[in-house]
Amino acid sequence: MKIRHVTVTPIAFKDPPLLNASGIHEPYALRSIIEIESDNGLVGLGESYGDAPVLTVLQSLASELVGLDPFDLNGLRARVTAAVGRAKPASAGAELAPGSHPGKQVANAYSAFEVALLDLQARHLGAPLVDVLGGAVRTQVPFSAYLFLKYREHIDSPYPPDDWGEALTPEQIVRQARRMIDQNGFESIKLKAGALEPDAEVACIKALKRAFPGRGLRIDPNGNWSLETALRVAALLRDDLEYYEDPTPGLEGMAELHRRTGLPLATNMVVTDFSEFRRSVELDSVQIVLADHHYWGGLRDTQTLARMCDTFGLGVSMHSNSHLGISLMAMSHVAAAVPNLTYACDTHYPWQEDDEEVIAGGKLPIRNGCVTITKAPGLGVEIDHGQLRKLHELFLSIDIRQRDDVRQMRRYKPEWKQVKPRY
Ligand code: GKR
Ligand code: MG
Repeated sequence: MKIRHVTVTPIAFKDPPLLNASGIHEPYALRSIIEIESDNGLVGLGESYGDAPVLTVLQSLASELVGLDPFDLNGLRARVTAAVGRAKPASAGAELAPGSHPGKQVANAYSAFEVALLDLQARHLGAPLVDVLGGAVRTQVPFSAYLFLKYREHIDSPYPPDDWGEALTPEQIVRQARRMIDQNGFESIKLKAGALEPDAEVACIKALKRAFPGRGLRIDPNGNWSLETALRVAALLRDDLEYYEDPTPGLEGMAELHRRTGLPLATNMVVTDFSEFRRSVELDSVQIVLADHHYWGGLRDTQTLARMCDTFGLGVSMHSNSHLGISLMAMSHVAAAVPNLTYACDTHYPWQEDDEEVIAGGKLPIRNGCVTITKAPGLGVEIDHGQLRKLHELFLSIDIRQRDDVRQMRRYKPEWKQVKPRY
C-alpha cells in the first residue's frame, strides 16, 4: 500500500465567547482536516490545528508524503523532521494553546499525519484503530463536562447568540453544568477559571458541589494565580477537588504548591514534552499529566507518555482545545488503549454547533459521559464533503488566521493586558 494523495483543508467553525486567563475566544475556531488516500482507494482521516504556522507546515508536507507506505511511521517522522527543518521558525502562538509553541512543530505535524496513517492502517486491516494501538482496555471512554465562564454573545457578533446564554455567576454556571450533564451524562466537571476574581470562581465550585454531590470537580485557572493565591484557594477547596489543574505558573511554583498543600496537581501547561516531564519528576511538580496527542507527537507517543506516567506513579487525564469529531475519535481511540487513564478526559466538543460537524451523520453522541468505541474500521467516521466545503468557505471568508484571545479581549476592554499571574 502506498500513499497516492494527501489533502489538508483548513476550516473554521463558530466558537462561543468563552472566557479564560488570556482573554476570550474569538467568534471562530480554526482546524485543519487531513485526508490521506492510498493506492487501494482507502482514505485515512486526521484533524489538527488550523493556525497559520501549523497549516503552512502541514500543507508543505502534503506532496512529500506521496509514495510513502502508510505503515512506515519512521519514514513519516523523517519527512516531517526534514520539512520542519527547512521551514521558517514559527512565531509563538496563543498562550493557552500548548500546541502552538514554536518548539512543537515536528510533534504537531507528525501527529496530524500519524493519526491519518493509523486510520489507514486500521481500515486496511478492517479493524478499529484502537486495535493497531494494542487493543481496547475499555470501549466506553469517559469525558468530563468542561464548563466556561462566558458572555452572552460576541462583541460585534457576526451571528446570533448561542443558546447557552451568559455564565458569570454560580447560578449560571450550575445551569450550564446541568444542561451539559443532561445532554451528555458527564460524571466529572471541570471549570475553566482564571477569568474572574478567584473568590467568584471558588463560589462556582462550591455551588457545583452542592448541585452535583458525588461528581468529581476540577478547576483550571491556567496558571493565572500567584503561589499565594493558589495556596489560599487550595485551603478553600481542598475537600472539593479531584485535582487542581495549573493553578500557578511554572514547574517550581507547582512543586512548591504541592509541597505545601499535598493536593494532587494536574497540568497541560508545565509538562508539555518529555524534557519538561523529566524535570517535573525531579521536582515533584505535578501528579497528573493531561495528555494531548495533537502536541505530544501522535497516538503512539501518547501511549508512551501514559507508560511513563505509570512508571513514575503519575495519573493520566486528557487536554482539549476547540475541536470536531475526527479529533474526538482519535482522542477516544488512544484513551481506549491506555490502561492507566485515571480520570475522565476533557473535551470542548459540547460547545460546537450541531450543523458544523465535518463527519457524515453530524455530531457524535456522548452518552453516560462516554464516547463508545465500536468495531467499525479505523476511527469509525467518514467525511461529509458538503460540510467540509462549507466550513472551508467559512475559513476563506474570515480574517482570523491564528488564535488570539488577548486581541479579542481588547475589543471589549481596550486596556486589557496579558498579565501572568493576574491574581
Ligand atoms: O479553550 O480557553 C480554552 C482553554 O483554556 C484552552 O485553551 C486550554 O488549552 O483547555 C485548555 C486547558 O485545559 O488549559
Ligand atoms: Mg488546562
